Amino acid sequence: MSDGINIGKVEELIRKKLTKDKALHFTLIDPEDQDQVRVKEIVQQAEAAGTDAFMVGGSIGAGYSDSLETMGTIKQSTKLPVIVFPGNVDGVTKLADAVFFMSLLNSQNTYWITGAQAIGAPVVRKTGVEPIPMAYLVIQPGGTVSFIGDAKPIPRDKPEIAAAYALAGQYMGMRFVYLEAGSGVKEPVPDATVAIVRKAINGVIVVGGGIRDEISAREKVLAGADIIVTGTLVEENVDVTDKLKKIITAIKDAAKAR
Ligand code: 1GP
Repeated sequence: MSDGINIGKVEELIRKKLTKDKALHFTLIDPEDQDQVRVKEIVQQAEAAGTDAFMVGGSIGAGYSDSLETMGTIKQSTKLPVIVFPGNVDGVTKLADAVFFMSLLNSQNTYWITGAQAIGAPVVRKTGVEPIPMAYLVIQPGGTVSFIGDAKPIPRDKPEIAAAYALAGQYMGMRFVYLEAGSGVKEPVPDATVAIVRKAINGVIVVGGGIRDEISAREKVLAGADIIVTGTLVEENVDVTDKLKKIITAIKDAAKAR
């Protein structure tokens, strides 16, 4: 059983893929927003476009039963890993392959830094889902998660604050850092923020929030992102294969050009 100290199967797979492709794309599905027919379509379209994994979670309304149902649909449709992106403790289900075991380091509320983690840790152990230790940092504007998570969002013109938090996370044993601008926001994490965090830490850098085209995806990868997450983009009830293909091609090409 993976214990958070030793690297588990999903993280190993991510690291192997990173060695080969240099940068990856994860598709985020918010269980609150989707009916299962659409979830299946998203999985098929994203996999056809070349996505590397699925994340399931959201800040509001992503409760246990919806998460379980959504993960069930994803597992039926693909062999790609399903990773919990927990909005709270009830996002964890035994159908997941891994959970981003995150601490919202720049929250002002201890619940989101260590409280939910203490409540969730025995659940993670019991379900056997692989925990991947992650520092979660909310950058302005921050969106819903900033409000719900009582964050003090990192100012866009103070990237060094993000670097300091990311380094603190690394020193606390977190192997991943997630730079979050907030789902559906107009401005993704600034390139300068990604770049300074890249310089500060050796860990895996995940960037998400407001990335909806190949231009911003490319910029983030060139700045040093390892994994780009898109969520809102796939929620529209249309075929997103081509749009995702463009983004994923840009990610892989930019990574090779670094
Ligand atoms: C949200 O970073 C993720 O937590 C994805 O954001 O929905 O804007 O793609 P989007």
